[in-house]
Amino acid sequence: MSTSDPAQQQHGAPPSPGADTTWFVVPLFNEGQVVGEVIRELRTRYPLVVCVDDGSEDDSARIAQEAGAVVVRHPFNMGQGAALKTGIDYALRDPGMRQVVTFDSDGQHQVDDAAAMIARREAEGVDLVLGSRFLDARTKPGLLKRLLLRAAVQYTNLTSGVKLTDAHNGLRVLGRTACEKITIEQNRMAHASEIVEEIGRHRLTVAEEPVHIVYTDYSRAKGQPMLNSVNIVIDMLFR
Ligand SMILES: Nc1nc2c(ncn2[C@@H]2O[C@H](COP(=O)(O)OP(=O)(O)O)[C@@H](O)[C@H]2O)c(=O)[nH]1
Ligand SMILES: [Mg+2]
Repeated sequence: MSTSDPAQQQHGAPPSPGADTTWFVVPLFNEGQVVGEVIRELRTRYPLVVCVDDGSEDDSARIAQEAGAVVVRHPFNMGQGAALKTGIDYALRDPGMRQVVTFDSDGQHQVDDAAAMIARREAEGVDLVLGSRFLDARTKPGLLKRLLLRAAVQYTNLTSGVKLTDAHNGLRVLGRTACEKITIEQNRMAHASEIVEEIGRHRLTVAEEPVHIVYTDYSRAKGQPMLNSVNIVIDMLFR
């Protein structure tokens, strides 16, 4: 993106690294309350945003579109893994795409963290940069969630041979090669472990970056994070 971009001028933001070669892939499921603001903020610095709406029952898709994202819709809920696959396949159709950032639609991820990760991938020449909340002193998941996430990362480290501190972080930068090589077949939450296993299988190079995951009242109240974590374990054991 050049400095003549009107959105950037309006907000006076500095040019962001990789703004014209980076596609943000944003999984979207019933986040109508917050997704508009998330997309608008993102697009002041990164204009290329594809939201994959996965059969939301609210008006998430319309709101994301009005906020300026490209919206691809699944006809029914297929899960976050399937949504990331759809989004990455979409981004691969742009020959100028050099990296994809996977970025949640619920306001828990920071654009500054994504920008730092994009710059880092470029500087270090690695295939992927993965966010880790356990390297970040500000991020404080609840005790049970922390224990489950720790168990998930240990399991994933064992099965993949890739040594990470956080295997289930939705904020990732995947260079084009990683996008081409990594196959996501796990539709639901176990896709996160699957991505790490694919990194190991293809011997892709990785750096981990501390990222601040914001636990807001909205994010706490919204979902069933514990149920998600339990589902991760079930998915891993029975896939
Ligand atoms: N496309 C799609 N996105 C989903 C689905 N479930 C959750 N998401 C999105 O994935 C992101 C992370 O989900 P969330 O429930 O916040 O998980 P957590 O924060 O990792 O516990 C959010 O942006 C959700 O809107 C789904 O079934 N399909
Ligand atoms: Mg969340």
